[in-house]
Amino acid sequence: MQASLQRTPLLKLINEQDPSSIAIVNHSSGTAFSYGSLIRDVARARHALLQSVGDKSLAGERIGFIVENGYGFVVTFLAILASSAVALPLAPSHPASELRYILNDSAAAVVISSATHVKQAEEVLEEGLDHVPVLHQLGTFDEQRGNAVDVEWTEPPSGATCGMMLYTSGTTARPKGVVLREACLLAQAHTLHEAWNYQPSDRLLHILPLHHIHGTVNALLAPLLAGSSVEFMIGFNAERAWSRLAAPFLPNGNVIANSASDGTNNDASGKMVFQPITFLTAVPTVWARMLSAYPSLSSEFQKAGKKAISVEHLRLNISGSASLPAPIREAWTDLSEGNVLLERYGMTEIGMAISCGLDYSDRVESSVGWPLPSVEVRLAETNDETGEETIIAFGEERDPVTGKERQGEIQIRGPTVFSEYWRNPAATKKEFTRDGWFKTGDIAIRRTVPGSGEGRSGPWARGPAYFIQGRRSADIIKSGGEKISALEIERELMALPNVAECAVVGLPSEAWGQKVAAVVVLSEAGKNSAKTWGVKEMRRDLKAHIPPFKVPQELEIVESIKRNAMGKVNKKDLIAAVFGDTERIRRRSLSGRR
Ligand code: MLC
Repeated sequence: MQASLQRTPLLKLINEQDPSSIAIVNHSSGTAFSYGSLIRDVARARHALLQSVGDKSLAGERIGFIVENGYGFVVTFLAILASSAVALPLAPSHPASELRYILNDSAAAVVISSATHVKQAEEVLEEGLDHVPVLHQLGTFDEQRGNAVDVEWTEPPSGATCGMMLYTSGTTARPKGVVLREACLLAQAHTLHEAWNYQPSDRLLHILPLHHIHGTVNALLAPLLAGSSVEFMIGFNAERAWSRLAAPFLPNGNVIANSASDGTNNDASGKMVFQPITFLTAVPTVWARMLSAYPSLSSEFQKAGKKAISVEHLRLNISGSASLPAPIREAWTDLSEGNVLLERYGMTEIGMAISCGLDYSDRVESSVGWPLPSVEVRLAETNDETGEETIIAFGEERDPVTGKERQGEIQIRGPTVFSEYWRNPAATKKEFTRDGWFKTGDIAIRRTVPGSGEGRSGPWARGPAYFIQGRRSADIIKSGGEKISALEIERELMALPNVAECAVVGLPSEAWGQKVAAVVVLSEAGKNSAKTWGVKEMRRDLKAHIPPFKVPQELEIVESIKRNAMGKVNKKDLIAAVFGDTERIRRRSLSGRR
C-alpha cells in the first residue's frame, strides 16, 4: 500500500527520530510502538480519513476525535495535522451536551472515534447539531501491521493552517475555542526543550487528560519532537502509578508478563520490560494523591517506589496548572530523598510561559520562575481609583512610598501565544492589549531571590523570579488543575427548575486546591417539591449537562443573595457570609474527601 504524508514542520521532526526507538507505549496492553511504525500508521490513518470524506481536501477544517489516551490518540492527532486540518480532541468523560456544544461551535467537519467510543460518538451526533459531521471510525493497528506501507512525502499546500483547537473556560458563560496553529505548537514545544532538556533516553509516564495543553504539549508533543518515549496510562490512579514506577526496581527484576505486538519493548521470552520512568508532569492534586497512597503500598513496593522517584532515576518531576501547596512540595522531597518538584506557569492560550529551572538553585519555593525562552512577560499594575495601567519596570518592583511589593497582571507576548478565539473576534480583542500582549488575568509579583536566577539553568533563567498571587476575577476557579468558569455553572444551575437565584464560588480545598460551591435560592417549585433537593440531587441534575469536575461539590441553600446596585454579587463577601473564614472552610474540607 502506498500512502502520502505532508511534510509539515512537525511531522518532519518526528520523522527525523530514530525509526527503531520507542515512541509510544500503551501501558494497559503492554504494547510498544516505534517511531517508524508511528509514521507509517499516521500515513495509513490519513489515507483512511481522506477516504471517509471522498478524498475532499480537509485543509483548515476542524476534526473532532474521541479516542482514549494511547497510541490511537497520537496517530489520529498527527493524521489530522498531516491532512492540513485542525485537531480538536474531545474528552470521553464529558456529557453528550457538552460535546455537542463544542462540535456546533467549531463546525467540525468530521468526528473520528475509536472502537471503544463509537457508541458515545453516535449518541453525540444523533440530535441537536446544527450540521452533521461525518463519523469515521479509527482502524485498529494490529490488523494493518501485516500490510507494508510505502510513505510518499509531499509538500503541504501553501498557506495551510493546520494545528489544534482546545476549549477553555474563562470569564464568559461558555467555553471558547483556542486556536493554536502548528507554528505556535512548535514554538511551545521548542521553548520547553530548551528549558527542560527532553532527551531520546527519557521515558515519560503520561497520566493526564488529553484535551488540555498540559497533557498534549508538555507531555506528548514536546517529548515526541525530542525522540523520547511516552508511556500512557488511561486515567490517573495513584496505586497503579506507583506500581508502574516501582516495576523496574522490584526484586524479581523488571519483567512482568505482558505481550507486545512489535517486540520493541519485550525481552527474549516475549515478556514486557518496564524501563525506569525519568519524567513525570502532573497537577498538585495528583502529587497529593501519590503521597497519600504511598503508606498503603506493600513494603516491597514502597522500597522500589522510593528508588523510582529518586533524583537518580526520575530526573524531572514537574507540578503545574495550579499552585503547589508547600506541604506537598516538602513531603515529595522527603519521600524521594531530595527530588524537588519543578513549578511552572502556563495557560491554554499561551502554552508554558514561566518556569523554574533544571538547576536546583532555580527551583524556588512558591515561585514559578523565569520567562521561558522566546516568551516575553510583563506585569501591568492597575490603579484602583483611575483604572489606569502602568507596566512595572525592572528595578521598580517596590512602591517607592509604601515600600510594598507591586502586583500586576501577567501579560505575555511571543510566538507561543495562540492566534485567536475561534470565530469570536470580540473575545479575542478583549483579551489582548492594543500593542499585542495577551492579558492572562493572573496577578503576580517579581522578586530577586538570592542564590537563584543567576543563569545556572540557562541564560533565560536570570534576574528576579515571578510569584503568582492570585487571579483577577473571582469567577475563575481552579479545581484539580481544571479551569472552571463560575458564570458557566451559574447558567447551568439557573436552567434547573428548582433554582430561582444562584452564585457559584471557589472555596479553598486541601484535596483540589479550590472546590466549586453553589449558593442557591430555591424557586417556588424547589420549595414546594415533596422531596428535598440537596447536594446529591443537584450533582445528579447537573451531570447530565456539564462534565463532572465542573459540578459543585458543595451546596448552601439560602433565603436571598445580596447584590449591589448593579445587580452584581461580591463573591468575597458572599463566601465570608455563607461559608465563614478560610480556616473554617479548610477544616471543613479536611473532614471529608471533598
Ligand atoms: C474529578 N472530579 C473533580 C475533578 N476531577 N472535581 C473537582 N475538580 C476536579 N478537577 C470529581 C469527579 O467527577 C468525581 O465526582 C469526584 O471528583 C472524584 O473523582 P475521582 O475519580 O477521584 O477524580 P479523578 O477522575 O481521579 O480526577 C482527579 C484528577 C483529574 C486530579 C486526576 O481532575 C485530573 O486529571 N486533573 C488534571 C487536569 C489537567 O490536566 N489540567 C491542565 C489544564 S491545562 P463523583 O460525583 O463522580 O464522585 C492548564 C494550563 C497549564 O491548566 O498551565 O497546565
